[in-house]
Amino acid sequence: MGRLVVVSNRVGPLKDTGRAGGLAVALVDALTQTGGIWFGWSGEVSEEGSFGQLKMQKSRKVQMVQLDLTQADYDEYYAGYANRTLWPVLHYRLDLAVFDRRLEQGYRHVNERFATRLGPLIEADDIIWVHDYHFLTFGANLRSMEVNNPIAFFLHIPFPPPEMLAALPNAGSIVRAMLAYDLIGFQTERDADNFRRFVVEELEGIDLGEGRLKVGGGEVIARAYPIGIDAEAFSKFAMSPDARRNMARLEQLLGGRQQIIGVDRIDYSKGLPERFRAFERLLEDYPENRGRVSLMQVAPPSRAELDAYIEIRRELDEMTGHVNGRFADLDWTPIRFLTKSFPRRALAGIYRASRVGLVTPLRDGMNLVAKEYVAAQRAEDPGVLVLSRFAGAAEGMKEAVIVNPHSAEEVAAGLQSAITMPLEERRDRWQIMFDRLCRDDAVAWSRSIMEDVRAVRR
Ligand code: GDG
Repeated sequence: MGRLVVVSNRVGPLKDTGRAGGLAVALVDALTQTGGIWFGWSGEVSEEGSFGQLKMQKSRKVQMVQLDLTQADYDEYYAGYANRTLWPVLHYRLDLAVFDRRLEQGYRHVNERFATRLGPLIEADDIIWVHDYHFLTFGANLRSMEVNNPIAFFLHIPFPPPEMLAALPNAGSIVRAMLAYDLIGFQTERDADNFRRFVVEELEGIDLGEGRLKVGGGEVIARAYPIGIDAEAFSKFAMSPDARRNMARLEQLLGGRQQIIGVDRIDYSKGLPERFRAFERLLEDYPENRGRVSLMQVAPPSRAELDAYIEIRRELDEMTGHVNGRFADLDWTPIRFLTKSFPRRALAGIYRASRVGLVTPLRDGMNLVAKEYVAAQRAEDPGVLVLSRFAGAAEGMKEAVIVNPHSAEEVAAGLQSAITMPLEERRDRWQIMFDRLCRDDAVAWSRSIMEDVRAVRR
């Protein structure tokens, strides 16, 4: 079996630092099975940028290889086309997207230069696995360097319908470049279907069924491979001493009251202002919850350099002040908004101490918080997940309370049914979801993609 070469914007960590997510766990598992390379951006900006020396670090069978970016690369590729053009467009937010050909060119250049630097490290029987919206055109660059190895690609975020994607300048050329991959994986059936429709409607492709597409002379696989978490490990985290300590602190603070928990990076796709409004509506429409139920929102800051994110944070600070000013009492604060991050074990304890997990993105590839919340619950007395129908996770978690995040009334009603749900029903719903999470975990996810791409003959 050949080595695996993983390409993603950020690399590692290879060891459990307490902060690594399920994705890192899945990739490390895949990498340590065969040995290989993990290639990407170092997270640093320097004068030489990606022309500079490769930064190498080896841990057992895995070689991490990282490159810097120049300031111009960072502005055009990372902060520019990836995060100001692709991120909004792929999350159905044309209104927020910046269209500027300079950014697109910068993005294509960085993809090409990264491919040029990786090329010489590739061996004949390697399998290559490229991740996410930062590297849509990377595969085509590798192909033009005569790299003929099997290449898989996985998109972690949504893929919008062709009617919408067509608004992106040069969308056809970008998607055509993606067809250089042998296998293109998506989070949901809906995303995979949107992609196939684009290829058929805009690029004269033929849908052969079972996720196979024929375009020009070649064939590609475009299927859904919903990402999983390391459910068993996460459920053990929730019983670790760290988790217990945090649970105990919270439970003391709550004094028998119930808590709703939200955990999200600050991002407009996560629907945070809508969520705060829905919680306010809960207190208005179901006044029995006043003094009894609080919302804790954990929001580690992300991509702080983007204006849109500064604006959301300001809005959330204001809404917190408004709701707390309106409803707070001597011994009860309705919303606690924490803009900091916690170690994973502490987070698991916080989930476990919360009766409701509130996950209401306006659009999300999958949403791992939904899965982690379920994995962290006590089997004998589990909490309830209230989940947006627009999170990819909703496709495989029908036993959650599914809501439309744009409707404050509907989310409030969903919260009320979660808060009042009888123990037996909570257990039934939870057990089905937990068993499924353990079966379709992160390792199963990466193995099924690797199995399918290995079966491809070029
Ligand atoms: C993209 C897609 C898709 C959050 N706060 C803390 C913390 N986190 C961890 C969570 C979870 C991860 O961050 C967030 O994952 P999500 O899936 O919710 O969202 P994105 O970051 O937008 O990820 C998404 C995902 O890729 C995977 O394919 O599901 O749809 O947008 O693991 O636990 N971790 C720690 N402290 C925190 O305070 N340690």
